[in-house]
Amino acid sequence: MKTALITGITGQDGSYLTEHLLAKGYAIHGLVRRASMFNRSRIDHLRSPGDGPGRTPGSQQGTTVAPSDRLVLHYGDLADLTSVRRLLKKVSPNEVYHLAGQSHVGLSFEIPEVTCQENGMATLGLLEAMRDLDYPVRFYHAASSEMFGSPQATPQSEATAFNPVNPYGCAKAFATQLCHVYRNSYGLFACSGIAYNHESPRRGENFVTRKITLAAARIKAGRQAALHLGNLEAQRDWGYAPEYVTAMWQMLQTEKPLDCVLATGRLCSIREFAMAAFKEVGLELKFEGRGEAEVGRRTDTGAVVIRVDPRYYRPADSTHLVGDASLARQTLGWAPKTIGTDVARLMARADWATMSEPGKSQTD
Ligand code: G4F
Repeated sequence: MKTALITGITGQDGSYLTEHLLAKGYAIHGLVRRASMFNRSRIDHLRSPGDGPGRTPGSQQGTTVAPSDRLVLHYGDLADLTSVRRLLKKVSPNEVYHLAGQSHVGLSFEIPEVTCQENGMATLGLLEAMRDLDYPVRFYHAASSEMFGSPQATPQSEATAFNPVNPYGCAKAFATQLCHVYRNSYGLFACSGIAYNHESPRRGENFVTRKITLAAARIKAGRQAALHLGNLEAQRDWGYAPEYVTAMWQMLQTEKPLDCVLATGRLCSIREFAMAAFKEVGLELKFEGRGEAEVGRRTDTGAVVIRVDPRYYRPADSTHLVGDASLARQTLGWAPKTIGTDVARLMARADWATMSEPGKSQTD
């Protein structure tokens, strides 16, 4: 039985990756930070009944994986490397998936130091800890399209130069370069998945996709009046998170370590995403110019009005981030199937199903 250690196991990707690895027969150890509130709703359905407190009732949508005693959570913190080193020694993982870190790009302008600590320096600490292991370990680092920022080529591939435009992208570029150094200098099997936006019904509510699909369901249910969004013209290369975690695992099964762009190759604007999501729940959208519309008001035709709110503008927004995933296709046989507005429809359906199902929590 293979053993994996996952940092960031309670997040969207961590939860899908855990399902994927449990189905493949792995023993999984997850690193969790202590907090006053339990934040494990995305993985509670995978934990065996005896595995401690903090369980959230309800089950995750779309999962067929049963609870397992092959999943064990450990308290630790990437800011406390002694705890991480101790855990590595204790569980001796064959594979380490490093998904933890401050993942909100807009927020990285507000808390740049924490962002760089968590995404940059913590990765360096993990690399150092793995360098000292006396057996070979395979390491996946969650890199990001944000490293390309204002890209020097479109679409971007593994050969495109990094040109980040925010602290988050800088930290990811730093960590990715360090993975190269540890691979080339110490022979560590370190891979960076250069993932473009990948979404799901488990996405956090402060990312634009989930903010939109939750609003569509809530407005439809009469539980929300307003939706404020930032830059509607921004475009993203959106895929579906469960498909991306498959590629993460595949990257650690190759003969030689490699970096791979994980992307759909298609752009979709926030406006298009919102229109598809609202249409899926039977609502028509009307966009009005900045400041002109009354938020959430239904027009004479019954359409919902979206208001552009400058509070959600970023000091700089990445542009033309669209990936060329040819290498992933050739080496892993990986190809995303759920793309752009497909993702919007799937997420809106899931949020509406949750909203209209009595007794079901919205975080289930
Ligand atoms: O949903 P977002 O916050 O995602 P963003 O910034 O693209 O970052 C995500 O994808 C990256 C690539 O995989 C990851 F590295 C990163 O960790 C994260 O998962 O924003 C998407 C776009 C931006 O252009 C933003 O300006 O949506 C625009 N936007 C417009 N209105 C908004 C809003 N973003 C947010 N969060 N909230 C808004 O109201």
